[in-house]
Amino acid sequence: MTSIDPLTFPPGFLWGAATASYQIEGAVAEDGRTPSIWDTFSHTPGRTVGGDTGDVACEHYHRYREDVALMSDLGLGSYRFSVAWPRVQPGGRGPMNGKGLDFYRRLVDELLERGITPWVTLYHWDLPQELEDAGGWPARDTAARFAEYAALVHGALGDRVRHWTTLNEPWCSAFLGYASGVHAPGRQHAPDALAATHHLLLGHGEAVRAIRANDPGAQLGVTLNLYAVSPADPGNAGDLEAARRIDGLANRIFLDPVLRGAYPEDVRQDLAGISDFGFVRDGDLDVIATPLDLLGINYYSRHVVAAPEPDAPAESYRRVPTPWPGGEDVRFVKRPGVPVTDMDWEVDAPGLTETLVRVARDYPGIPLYVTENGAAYVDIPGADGAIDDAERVAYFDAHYRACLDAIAQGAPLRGYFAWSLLDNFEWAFGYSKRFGIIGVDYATQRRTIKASGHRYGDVVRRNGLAG
Ligand code: IFM
Repeated sequence: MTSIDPLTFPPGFLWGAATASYQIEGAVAEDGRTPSIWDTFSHTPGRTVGGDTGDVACEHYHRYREDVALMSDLGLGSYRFSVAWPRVQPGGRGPMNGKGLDFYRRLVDELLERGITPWVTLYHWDLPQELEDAGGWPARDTAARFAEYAALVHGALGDRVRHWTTLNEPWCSAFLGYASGVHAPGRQHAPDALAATHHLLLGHGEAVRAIRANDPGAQLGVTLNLYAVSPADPGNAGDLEAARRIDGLANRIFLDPVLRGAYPEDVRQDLAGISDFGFVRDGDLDVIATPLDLLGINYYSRHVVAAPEPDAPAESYRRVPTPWPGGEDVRFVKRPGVPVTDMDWEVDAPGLTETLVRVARDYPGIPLYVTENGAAYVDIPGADGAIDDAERVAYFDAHYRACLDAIAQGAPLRGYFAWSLLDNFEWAFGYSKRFGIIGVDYATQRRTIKASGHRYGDVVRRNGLAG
C-alpha cells in the first residue's frame, strides 16, 4: 500500500512569489510611461502614509536582473508580476509603446533563461489616469478598453507566457477605490463602486474571450481576495446575518457571476437601496462567466463579524464612507488572544483551508492557486544585516500546512505564491509595511533574503515541509 506523506505537496505543485508593477517598478516617467491613478493619488497630499509614492519603489525596472537572480537562488518555479497598463499603452488607448513592452520582454526572457515560469497579471490597480478622467471603472467603456489592452499585451508576450490573470482583487479596485476611497482613485460613491464591480468583471470576461480567441491553450484566470467570514457568536442570529452579508459583499458578489453566471440574489436584495443593477445588460453575465482554466485566491485573514449592538448609536462603529455598502452597520470584531500582523489583520491559517475547501465545494471543477499569501511585520535587521523574521516564518509555515490540509480534504490546489517577493510600496500605507521574503533597504536598494525567504526556499526545494 502506498503511504502518502502528509507533509509533502503533490508532484508538479507550482511554487512562486508575487509582486505588482506600481509597488516595485519605480521609473514612473521613463520610456513613455504615463501616469496611472496611483501616481495621481499618491501625489495628492494626505492620501498615503508619509506622502510616500511609487516614483522609485524598489527600482525593479532597472534591477530586475538582480531580482530574477534572487528568485533563482530561492529555487522559485514561477514569478507572478503585473504589467503596468500606462507603461505599455500610454493613456489607455491606441497603439502599444514598444519601449514599455520591451521591459516586460526582457523580464520574461530573463525568467525563462533561469527556468522560472512567468505568470502575468494584466491589471493590478494602475489604471491609466486618462481612463479615470473619462469615467474610470464605473464607466462601461473601461471594460472594452481593458479587453483591448489585454489582447495587445497577450499579442506581445503570449508566445512565451502561458499563465494569465486578468484582474487582481477586483474587490479592492471597486470598493476601496470607489466606495471608501482609501485607494486610488479615492472616490466615495457606493453606486459607482457597484458599477465598477460589474465593469471590472465585464472587462475580465471580455479579456478572457479576446485572449482565448487567439490562444486556445493559454491558462486563464482571475484572482479574487477571498476571506473566511464567521459570526462572532454562531448562536446569535444577528451575527449569522452579518456574516451572510459580508460573505456576500467580499466573496460571493465576485465568485457567483464568474463561476455561476449570476449575481447572488440575496446580495442584490441587500443592495437594492443603493443600486438597481441597471448597469447589467443582456449577455453581460454570459461574458463574465466565460469558462476559466483556474481561479487565483489571495488569502490573508478572516473577517469575524457581529450584528450592531442594539443600544449603541450606529455612528459609534459605522465606518463612513464604508467599503461595505449595504453592510455599514456590521461590526468587525477582534477575537481576544488571536495574534495580529503589522496590518492589524488576525493570523488565521485555518481560514485558508476553510476558504479553499469552501470554493472547491461550492464552485466545483476549477483548479485553484493561492496567488498571494503573506504577512507584514516590523523587521529589525541584526548587526550583521541578517533579517530574522521569526513571526513571518511562523505565519508562512502555518499557511503551508493549511494548504496541505485543504489538499487532504480534496481541494484541487495546484500552486502557491508568497506575497511578496520584495518589501514594497504597500498602497495607502506607503513603505511603512513590509511584506517581503526579501528585505529592501530603500536608501541603498540593497536586497537581503530574510529568514522567511530561506525557509521558503527549503519548502520549494523539498516540495513540502518534511526534514
Ligand atoms: O500589497 C497587497 C497587494 O497589492 C494585493 N493583495 C494584498 C497585498 C497586501 O495588502
